[in-house]
Amino acid sequence: MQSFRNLPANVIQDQIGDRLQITYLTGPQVSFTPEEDGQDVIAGLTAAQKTLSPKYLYDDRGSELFEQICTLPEYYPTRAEISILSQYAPEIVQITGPCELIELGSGSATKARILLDAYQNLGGSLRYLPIDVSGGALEGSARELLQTYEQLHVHGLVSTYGLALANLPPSLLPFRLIAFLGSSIGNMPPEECQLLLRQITQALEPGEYLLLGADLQKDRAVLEAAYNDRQGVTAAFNKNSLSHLNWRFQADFILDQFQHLSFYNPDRHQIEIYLKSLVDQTVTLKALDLTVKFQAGELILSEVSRKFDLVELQQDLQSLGLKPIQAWTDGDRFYSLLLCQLQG
Ligand code: AVJ
Repeated sequence: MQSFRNLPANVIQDQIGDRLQITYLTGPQVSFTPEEDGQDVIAGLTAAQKTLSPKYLYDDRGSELFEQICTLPEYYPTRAEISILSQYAPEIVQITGPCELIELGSGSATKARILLDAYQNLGGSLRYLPIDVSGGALEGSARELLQTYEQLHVHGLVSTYGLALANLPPSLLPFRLIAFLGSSIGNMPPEECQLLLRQITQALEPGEYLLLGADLQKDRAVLEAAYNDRQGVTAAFNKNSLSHLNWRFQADFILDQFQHLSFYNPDRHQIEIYLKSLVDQTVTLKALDLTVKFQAGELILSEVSRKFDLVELQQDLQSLGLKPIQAWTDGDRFYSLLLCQLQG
């Protein structure tokens, strides 16, 4: 396997056996060159409200911690989504018929398996197109899937979502379903969210589907517990973004001098996650030639997690041409899975 970092060309194809193909789409947003990497950190840490892109939560350690978060008693979204998917996957595939499954942010492909099982029961060919910025994770999970599903073909795209949606390989099945799960949509500010949904409508043909996972508005105590777990895994996850900056940009953040802070902002219907500086301090990010001062009590915004109103969300989707066909929720109505169809 070639290294992603040293690729001269824009598109690299990697054919691995006859059932796995990986395409690397490079572009400005997936660049890891030192010149471009970190510009967002400089912008974010020099802004009046210091901010870090949530992508810094996800280095290898961060991804591990997130997997752990998903199993916490307080963190209901993953469990709720998996229970809805498991219960309704047969119904979903009944509605869509045989479909190519395209997944934005595939991770370990746990949820894809539930859908692939249901599509397998329908009969016919099985095609899965995972899209993820992490080539290593994508290839690893693809190889595991090929062992479970003997008829499956996987074509992975190592790419940001926008670039991948604009460059999907030709469809080999009559219809496609784009799955965007985990309420990752909640991480995006409204404008970015609109843009992604538009890119989805441009990638789909009329009649094709979007399956969207969205966390719903609910009692504040439930939300705040989910982002302030008792074992401190979410705190470790949040603070790990500073370790990430330490190794990636030769920075000298002292993790003990920052504290995890998260609460629900009811006006904006979102959980806001911050790192609070406990003392007056100066941090240097050598690789970025950046020195940043923090006052005791000052906050860095590290992530936002929006919570949706199901009716409003359905209206927004409808107005983009994505007609909600069906919305499923869990027993507590904490979480929703929406199946939408692109109108002609
Ligand atoms: C992966 C963005 C859906 O917002 O719930 C979990 C990330 N952050 N705990 C979320 C997260 C803190 C998660 N998403």
